[in-house]
Amino acid sequence: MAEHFHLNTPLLESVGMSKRIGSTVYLKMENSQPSGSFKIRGIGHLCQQLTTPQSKGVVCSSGGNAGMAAAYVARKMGVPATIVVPSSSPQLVVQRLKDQGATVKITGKVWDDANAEALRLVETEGLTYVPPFDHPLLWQGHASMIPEVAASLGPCVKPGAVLVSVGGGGLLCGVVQGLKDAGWTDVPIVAMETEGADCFNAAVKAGKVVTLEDITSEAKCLGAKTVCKKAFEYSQCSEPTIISELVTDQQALQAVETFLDEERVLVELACGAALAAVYSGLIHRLQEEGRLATPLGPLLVIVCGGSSVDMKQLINLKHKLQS
Ligand code: PLV
Repeated sequence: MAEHFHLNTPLLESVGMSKRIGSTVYLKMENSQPSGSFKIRGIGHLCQQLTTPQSKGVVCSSGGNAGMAAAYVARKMGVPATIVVPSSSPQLVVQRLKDQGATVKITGKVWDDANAEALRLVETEGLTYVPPFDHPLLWQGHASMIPEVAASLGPCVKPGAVLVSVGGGGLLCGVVQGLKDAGWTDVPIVAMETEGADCFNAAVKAGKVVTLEDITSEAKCLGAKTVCKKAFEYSQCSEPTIISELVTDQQALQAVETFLDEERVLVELACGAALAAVYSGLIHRLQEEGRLATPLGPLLVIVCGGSSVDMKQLINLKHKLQS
């Protein structure tokens, strides 16, 4: 079996973004992973630890991308995959999951409903549960992106801040762990969500983990109603500092379009939430407020990627968000 399923992704300098914020911006191109997002790191690692060739199969509840990673890994391991997605996941994701050889089940309105069904299948069918964001093995797998960045930057360069999107908080936990492993705990993290898929921000504001009533954002892959406990706990620690911020769906979409124009890479809205921190001027505002340093060291942007997008979907979203 392969040592691991993910790739060492390129670290690219973005001239357009660097010009905007007045510091060097590095893009960690997780969009170029097999299955289209960073999720393969954690899910590949988890499946290697928990799945045996004798397994009856894996079941993953997902907004789309965790499912894509689980389907890919299961195919490579030669075990069946069942992916449970909510009805809010676009048809193109369902098709892409099927193309990966997975059985797709559509249950409920949001990810939390799909997850309840996945957990039921674990009980009734004896499948191995692959959680999309809440598991130490996922965080350990995601953390592997930070030593790659360190190796690409060389020993003399350290990021001034890291920019990530937050759904259920798995990516955030992985980045925190990676920064700790690298001895970079003084590097702040800017944790981005869209309004209406803001369970981390809501928890930070409330001072405790809370459950959103509904997901009203179009960034469905950020749409967990409750953030994982570990992400909240990290937000309460002094190091690394985690700055939780929101953008609108429109800002995230605008960021997806600008990124496509300038970097020639198409990512989904969930990723656009992070990119929007640069394009909407949020990084500048955080500097003005003294929450990020001025001048800022190199900004590391985790381009988390995502498969829930194509030109048709992008145009649909544009119509929906303009009206
Ligand atoms: N998406 C999860 C959870 O959805 C999923 O099932 O695919 N960027 C992209 C492109 C993502 O797909 C996700 C998570 C994130 C960022 C956020 O990662 P997280 O959940 O680890 O914070 C409900």
